[in-house]
Amino acid sequence: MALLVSLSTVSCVIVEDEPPIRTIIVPMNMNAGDGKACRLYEHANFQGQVLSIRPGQSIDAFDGFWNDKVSSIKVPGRCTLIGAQHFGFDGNSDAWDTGKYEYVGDDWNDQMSSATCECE
Ligand SMILES: [Ca+2]
Repeated sequence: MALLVSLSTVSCVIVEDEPPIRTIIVPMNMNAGDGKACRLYEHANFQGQVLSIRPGQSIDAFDGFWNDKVSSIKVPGRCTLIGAQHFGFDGNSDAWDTGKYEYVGDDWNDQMSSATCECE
């Protein structure tokens, strides 16, 4: 307390006109799967909105926008996309291995309602 009192008697002006320096630490190779995802597109040829499904992520029911919308797919290396026609992986299902599918085909266009991105 004595210290605080003595300090308060000292004329001291702290000018804070410089913003604090922000240090952004970007871990390298900390998350090997970072940025890797199965990507589902609203339209053919990877056009329109994009739905990213992380490795290991499973979407039991696409939301209102995505239900029956998917028309093209990108599946990253060592991953497989499992898609199904209805919620809860019911109905017809299929697997897309690593690759780029500019069109899922007439049977699957605007049909998918649940999906999972399985990776090694
Ligand atoms: Ca579509």
